[in-house]
Amino acid sequence: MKFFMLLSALGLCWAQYSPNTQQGRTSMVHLFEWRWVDIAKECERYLAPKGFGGVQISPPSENIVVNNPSRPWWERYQPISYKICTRSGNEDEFRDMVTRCNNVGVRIYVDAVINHMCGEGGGAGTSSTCGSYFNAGNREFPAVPYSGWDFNDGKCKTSSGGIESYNDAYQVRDCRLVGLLDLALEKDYVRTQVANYMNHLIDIGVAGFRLDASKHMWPGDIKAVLDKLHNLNTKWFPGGSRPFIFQEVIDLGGEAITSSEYFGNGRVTEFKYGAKLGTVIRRWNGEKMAYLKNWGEGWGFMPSDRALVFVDNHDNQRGHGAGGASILTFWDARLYKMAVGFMLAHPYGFTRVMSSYRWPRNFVNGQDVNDWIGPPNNNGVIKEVTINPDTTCGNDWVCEHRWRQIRNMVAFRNVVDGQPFQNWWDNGSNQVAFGRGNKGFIVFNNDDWSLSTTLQTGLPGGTYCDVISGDKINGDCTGIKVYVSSDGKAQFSISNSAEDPFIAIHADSKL
Ligand code: QV4
Ligand code: CA
Repeated sequence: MKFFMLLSALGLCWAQYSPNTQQGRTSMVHLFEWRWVDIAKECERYLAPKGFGGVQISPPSENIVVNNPSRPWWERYQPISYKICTRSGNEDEFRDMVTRCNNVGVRIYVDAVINHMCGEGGGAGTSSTCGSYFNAGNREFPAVPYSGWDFNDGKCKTSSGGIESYNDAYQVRDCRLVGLLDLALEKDYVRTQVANYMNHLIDIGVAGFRLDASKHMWPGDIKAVLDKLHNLNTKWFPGGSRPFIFQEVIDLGGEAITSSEYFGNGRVTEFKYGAKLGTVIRRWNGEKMAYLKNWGEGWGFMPSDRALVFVDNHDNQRGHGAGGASILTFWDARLYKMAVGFMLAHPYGFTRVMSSYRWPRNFVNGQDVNDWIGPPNNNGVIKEVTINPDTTCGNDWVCEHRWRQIRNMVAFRNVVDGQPFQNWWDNGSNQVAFGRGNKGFIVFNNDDWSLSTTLQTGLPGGTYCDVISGDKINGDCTGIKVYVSSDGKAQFSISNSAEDPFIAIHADSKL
């Protein structure tokens, strides 16, 4: 009996680190600014068949409507109430999405904005996505309801009321982040409102949460909210399942607050990952891919089982947040595919793939003055994600997750799940290769000269389809074929001018 109680206690402690994905599914995709109706269809027509584990969605809670500039994407990070009512859809559409995605084994993770409400300069009225009244100046949000007592105005010690220094943990947590009205999460009343919102979503069937701006909340306050959360809906999840938690903490070092303070609550975003990988693949600062041999904790990253990793996110792909110029995005497609390929092949962390929309970038003195532009829309109404005959997306949706190289590496990660990192090879420069047990092998040539060499793959002998240059279809390869001999060795040739200078093979791509 005691033993079982210990086990279930451990189960409770550990559960928030598990993404609650279906067996054999190992990645999520962030469908940034998509409508719920399009996500429901995407789960059924693409994500489930291709082996995606889940979707991070944009914040579903009612937000302020910003007209100057015109409907920026970032208005969704300024809540007005916890009604499920945004440009992505209403509660009925949200429920339909969660049901249909869960029914095909794809999980939904909600971006929860619980540190703050709208900006202090948000004014008063009903300029909100569901028409709920608010008065930012008076701190009134009657649709929750919150009033002046529920904000940190009295607690913050800076003269401006905003965060002035990231070297002071009290300011970072008790003062306003870019003017956003900071909630008093030390109050049980506020914790209860937030938990009610999250429980509403859990009961509908979501599998977990991205906790926005977690650095700006005290870890103990977050814990108090998490302790109030329900178990996941048993229609789709085993009894006792806890919501997956990943906290957005940007820790590149050198600040008062560190990621490790948040490990007790769940996973944490590892921002060093994309910043460093971008630097390596761009070959900046003398970095080379050969140095990736000890990628992961060896590079000073957090423990793998606490990390949520990504090459780029919705902020740093447009110069917001952190990471800087090294971050790779779809705009640098060739290098980006290599970076995402490396991430998905490597065992470190739980992986998130970005899926974006195109916007007209306009650099003025090195700054994109169009970094605010919202999703493709008609007079503010988000456009449908249309699908072209060649399976790419229309209407300016980029759909990186549908790029063959990325989609096939999501499948690669599923196939090699749990297999050890081994058979590393490098040329001392930017040609590297590694395997995952006897299930998968990947080779990169990011040098300015060709690669031609024989490598130990660790795979059983046979003919394999490279899943970067093509697919295995009807018992044949549409791209390059790799011949692995009975001793596991194979000859690889990759020109430095190849469209995609990397090759990946795995157990399911064997003919
Ligand atoms: C402006 C002025 C302020 C002034 C304020 C007065 O700049 O100096 O105090 O008015 O009201 C938008 C505007 C910003 C404006 C603010 C309030 O860009 O100029 O302040 O609204 O009206 C996104 C955007 C922000 C945006 C915010 C709210 O990135 O630009 O601010 O949404 O709409 C840090 C944090 C990290 C954060 C990252 C961006 O540690 O947590 O910055 N990342 C998350 C999200 C991000 C989001 C927020 C947090 C806030 O990923 O998308 O910010 O929810 O590193
Ligand atoms: Ca705060």
